[in-house]
Amino acid sequence: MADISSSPLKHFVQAKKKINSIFDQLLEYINEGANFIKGSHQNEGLEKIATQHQLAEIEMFATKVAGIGEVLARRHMKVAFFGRTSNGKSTVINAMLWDKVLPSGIGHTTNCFLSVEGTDGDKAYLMTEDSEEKKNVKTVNQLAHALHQNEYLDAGCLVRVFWPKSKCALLRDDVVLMDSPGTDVTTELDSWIDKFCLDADVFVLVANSESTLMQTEKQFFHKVNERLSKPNIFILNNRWDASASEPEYMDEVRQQHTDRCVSFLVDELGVVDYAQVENRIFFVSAKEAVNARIHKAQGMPEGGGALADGFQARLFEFQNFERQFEECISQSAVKTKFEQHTIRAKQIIDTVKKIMDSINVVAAEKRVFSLEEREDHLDRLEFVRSQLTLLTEDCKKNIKLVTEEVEAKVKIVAHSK
Ligand SMILES: Nc1nc2c(ncn2[C@@H]2O[C@H](COP(=O)(O)OP(=O)(O)O)[C@@H](O)[C@H]2O)c(=O)[nH]1
Ligand SMILES: [Mg+2]
Repeated sequence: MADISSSPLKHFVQAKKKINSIFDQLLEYINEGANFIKGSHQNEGLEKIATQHQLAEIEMFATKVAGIGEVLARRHMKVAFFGRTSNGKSTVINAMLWDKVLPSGIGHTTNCFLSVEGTDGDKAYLMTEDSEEKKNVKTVNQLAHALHQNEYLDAGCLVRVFWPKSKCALLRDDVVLMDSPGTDVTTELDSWIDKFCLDADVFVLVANSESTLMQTEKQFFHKVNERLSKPNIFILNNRWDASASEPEYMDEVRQQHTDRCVSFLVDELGVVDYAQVENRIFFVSAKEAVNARIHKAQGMPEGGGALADGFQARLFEFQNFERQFEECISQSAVKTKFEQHTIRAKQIIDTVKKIMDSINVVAAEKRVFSLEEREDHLDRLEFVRSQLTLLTEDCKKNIKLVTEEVEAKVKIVAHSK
């Protein structure tokens, strides 16, 4: 339980473990039922207890439960990042991963989607949709290079980056992060949503605090909102370090951005209410955060020397965002990824129970019938036995009579001599 308070993500991880073990037990139970029926089919006396149809039905449920179990084992929490090119999406992901995993900056705009997920091995690799090959990537530069070499990669295709779980806590806890091309580079928002977003648990809009929310960014989330009911959306006003150069306007700018974000999330999209919206809007500097974390990992001071004003506050706000994000994604994922399957499993188990119940009823009837039959047989046996006794006595009597008769006759013969 202590783990849960340390990271809300554990809520999902533990729920997944639990639901997997429940599905294992279910499968065992159903297989036991199927084996029982098979056994009864091999025993002539029990032939009519369970039908072939019932066996087929139970075996089908076993296949279904095994299938759901496999799907559940592959379930993870997914967060998708959107926003205009250069707002800092890739940098935010790197900051959350505490490492420069994805290429960022000028020249590193890709028109494909990049997902980052954990691998148990200690080597990073990537996979494209068109092949099964695991391409090794040792460094970010190599990754960037691989992406550029593949310029023929279709716009809107997916490249999956597998990064060692040992290097990153988020990946260990089953989170998949999805980087997107800028919302400004496509007209195909609809197909993006269908392909990449329907199973996302959380969306992060990475906005640029140096400008206002763009129409294309808003448009995208309107479309997401049409397809999903109440998507979880966070807004990161990134590049907030820029505000340090104009401290006199900082509060005013922050208020202005906040008002616009609140009105977008609450009034326009209706995805959160006023009470919760403050946990969805953050002012951060992903660049500072990733640098600080890399320095820390190398045992150097966080700021690496020159720190802009407000650095600590921005870093703190980044951590705060992560906390809220973890809480939200794990709650949402447990619900969306497991609830339907739990309901389905319950239906299956109810049906299997009904089948086993009806077999039980037939078996009980058969038992009563057999007991009565046994009683009949015993009665008959008793009757035959008593008949046999009577018969034996009769025989004995007859033998005695005959013996006496013979004796008498022998005596008469003897006397007459
Ligand atoms: N000053 C500043 N620059 C940032 C920040 N975040 C990202 N950048 C820079 O902005 C550029 C674009 O970032 P990138 O992550 O590639 O943006 P993307 O196109 O949205 O993925 C890079 O040169 C980053 O170093 C930030 O918070 N502050
Ligand atoms: Mg990028």
